[in-house]
Amino acid sequence: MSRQQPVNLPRYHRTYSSTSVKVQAIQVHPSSFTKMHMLGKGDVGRVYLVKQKGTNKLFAMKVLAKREMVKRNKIKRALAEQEILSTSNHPFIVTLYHSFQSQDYLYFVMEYCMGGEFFRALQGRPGRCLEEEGARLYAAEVVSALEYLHLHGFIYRDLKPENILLHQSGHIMLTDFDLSKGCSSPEAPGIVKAHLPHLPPYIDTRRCVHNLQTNSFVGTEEYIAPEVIKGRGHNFSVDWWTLGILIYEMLYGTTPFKGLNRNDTFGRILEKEVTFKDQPAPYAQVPSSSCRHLIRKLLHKDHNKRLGSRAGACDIKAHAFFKPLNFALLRHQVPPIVPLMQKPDGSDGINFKKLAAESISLDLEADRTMVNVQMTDKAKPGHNPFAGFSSITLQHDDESDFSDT
Ligand code: ISQ
Repeated sequence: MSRQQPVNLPRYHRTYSSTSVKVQAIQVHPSSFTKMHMLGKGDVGRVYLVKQKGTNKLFAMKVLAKREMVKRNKIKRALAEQEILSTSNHPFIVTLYHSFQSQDYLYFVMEYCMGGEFFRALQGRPGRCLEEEGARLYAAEVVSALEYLHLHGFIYRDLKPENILLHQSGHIMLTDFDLSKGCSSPEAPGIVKAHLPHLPPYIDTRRCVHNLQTNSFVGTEEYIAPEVIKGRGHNFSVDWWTLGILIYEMLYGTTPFKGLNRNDTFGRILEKEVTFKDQPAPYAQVPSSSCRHLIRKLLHKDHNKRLGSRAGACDIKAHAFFKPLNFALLRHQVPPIVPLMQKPDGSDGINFKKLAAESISLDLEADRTMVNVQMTDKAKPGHNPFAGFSSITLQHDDESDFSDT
């Protein structure tokens, strides 16, 4: 039996492997949830661990303040994030369950990844790093997620351990967790889609470069690709560069071009070739030749010659480093990091940084001014800038259950 689509709903349809997602009219509102802890914060919003009333299911709720977004020019970024999350259905990309807006806020209700930031998990490892086998599995999961994004026309651009979360199983989840940083330009979203369907995505980086040169950039400079520093535009190969940096960081607990200050780091990114010493103790050995070869190919300064620039993820998946893995079975591998839990559902949030209590606390109970924008608002002059943010519930066939009952 098919369900009639309500008139103003976007018709995103997601299918991936055995699961499918149905888009429905919004079925919740802010007061459907009870706030538990704050998991993260940025300049335009917060992420909270929330519990859904009635079901007791846990979710991560990202709440963005409209006024701040307007002030900081971050509207496009939120709309792009909604588009990618609501059209993605991938085991290593965080799942969106609901998105809606009130008069003052935008809300994203997402799967709760109780393992916290991959970055923090890595810090807690001996030597702050992983053995090559563990790095291989996480690198493969990232390749799989990036391949999916690229095939859908998106460039992730902001790959770094802070934007990767750990699911309770220990597998990774990509998210744009870092609300305050993300892109070097407030106007351009972290994830960018091609404007024309027959052209690969390509980004004009002049604004990003302006921010780099004027010191208004606040991101992780150690992950920036040479073509971004040079400001001659970049394409999806930028994600393969950041993958190279990430693999290196997983193995060494530090990045390959880290300098004494930002300018020094940029100089090294542009000029220096990656070198390989022994991994820190307890592993204390040089990575295998296939691993070193892959990292060198990913960190090719010329993005047109970089591994992945020809056939995308296929180039990378076919590299000898990944030979021991079957990409179709990644979810069935045992991950090297299994998150600690005090409570069985992770509701204590022990894998997240302890954040100071807020001076002005968001009251979910009081936010009753739900806005359901009409698609026709977009056409009006001086239209509502949040008109493109749809209020939807996404029904996933393979719902993972984090309820604490
Ligand atoms: C899921 N779980 C924990 C934290 C999160 C932050 C942002 C997006 C999703 C999340």
